[in-house]
Amino acid sequence: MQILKPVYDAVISRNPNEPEFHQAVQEVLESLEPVAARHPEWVQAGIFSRIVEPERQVIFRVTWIDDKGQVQVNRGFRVQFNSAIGPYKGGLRLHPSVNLSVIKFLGFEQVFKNSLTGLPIGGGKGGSDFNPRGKSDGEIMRFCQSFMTELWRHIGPDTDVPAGDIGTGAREIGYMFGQYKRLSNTHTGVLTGKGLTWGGSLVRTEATGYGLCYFMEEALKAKGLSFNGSVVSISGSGNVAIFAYDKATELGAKVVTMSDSDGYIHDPDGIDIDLVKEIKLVRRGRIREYLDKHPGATFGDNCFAIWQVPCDIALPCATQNEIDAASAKTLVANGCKAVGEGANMPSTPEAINVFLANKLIYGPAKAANAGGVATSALEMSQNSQRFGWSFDEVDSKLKTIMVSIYQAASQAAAAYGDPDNLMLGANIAGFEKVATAMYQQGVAY
Ligand code: NDP
Ligand code: 2IT
Repeated sequence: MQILKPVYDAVISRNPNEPEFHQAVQEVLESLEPVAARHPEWVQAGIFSRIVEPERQVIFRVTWIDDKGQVQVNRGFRVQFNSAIGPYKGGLRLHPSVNLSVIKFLGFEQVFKNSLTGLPIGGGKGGSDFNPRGKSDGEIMRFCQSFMTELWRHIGPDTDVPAGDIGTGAREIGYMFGQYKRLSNTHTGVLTGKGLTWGGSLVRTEATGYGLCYFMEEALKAKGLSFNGSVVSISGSGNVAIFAYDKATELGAKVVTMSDSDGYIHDPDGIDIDLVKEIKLVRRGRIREYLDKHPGATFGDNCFAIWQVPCDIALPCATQNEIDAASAKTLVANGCKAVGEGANMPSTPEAINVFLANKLIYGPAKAANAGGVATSALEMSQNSQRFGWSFDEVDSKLKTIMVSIYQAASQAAAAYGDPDNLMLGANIAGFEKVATAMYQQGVAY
């Protein structure tokens, strides 16, 4: 980094103790160095310094009462990162590891991801350090209501439209929507991932996992490869992982691993997805329970060791930094040809270097997992129309969007002299649209 080094240094000094945010910014700024060289007017207008600073950050106390009558206190966040191309848009993460650094890295990534979808959505992210694990439905509802009691004054269908992420699924969106409606006395598309009878879109549940496979199928096709006949390793067993399984399998792959935060299962015969859905979606249980019905499968309690299972295609769909350099080298040594990121920032910078140096097809998160938020934007369109589209209509729009994201990333990579580097291409293509909008809007933020 040369031109953009002062921007990066300012981020480090202004935001100490935010390692995940630093990591996300560094990757993007390194990719944008040649863009800064070509666009001195953007440097002059401070676009690079502005894009790394959120427009607004809200941090608030969330107080709720547990089933024993004990008062509990959590911390809530909403980081409204960039509204140049549309209302802030991005999920809400409920996980004990949530802090400002995590929410800012996610919000920053979301700005470029949302731009890549081609739809009019800005970037934001939120959540809380609340741990949903082991909580009763009543506790989840009281937490969600308290969270929304503060959040509602900062969001709105034309301002900021939150959605799901880790720990926030259909149940939590329902409780939050109910509270928003009660406080605002409006029934609007203020959240996405809603239930199908009250404004939700068909395909939103499946969208991130399906979109990941549509994107990767296109990237594989460009190299004469395909999911068909391949062995796939998926991490995670939540929303993204489960529907990535379904689509990869439909495209002819055999998926042999899945995981949760306790460890991973390996079933060489192919994972029994109905059982995983029963354990994780219906019973909210643990992935190791899979072995009760499939004693031939194995369980390992080291999440990193999932990448030691030989595969042709790896789809990390759990959380950030789940593939380190050692895991990346193991994947390469075992013949893995492609990595598609369902999770946000699942590969460390060192792991990404291993993939690029060894010419793997590397589908970076902000491009490969954009199908979820793209379908959220389609949900917003349907809400505005007060109309709903069929499953096939939404699914075909999703597919078209994922193919066009692949093309945008691939063309930008070629235009900047590194045609196979989809990370470079995604960062540049996502940035250019936002930068143009910011430039045209003057020094508005
Ligand atoms: P879910 O809450 O549905 O599932 C998360 C899965 O990841 C669970 O299996 C969970 O295990 C596991 N996991 C979570 N944290 C960790 C951890 N620290 N170490 C190991 N495993 C962990 O979330 P999603 O499937 O929605 O999200 C998964 C990833 O995809 C996240 O990175 C998210 O940001 C990203 N994403 C999600 C989108 C969406 O539409 N939902 C869109 C785009 C990206 P356990 O059950 O033990 O907690
Ligand atoms: O990381 C993501 O893109 C999401 N969690 C989905 C966000 C959304 O607004 O649908």
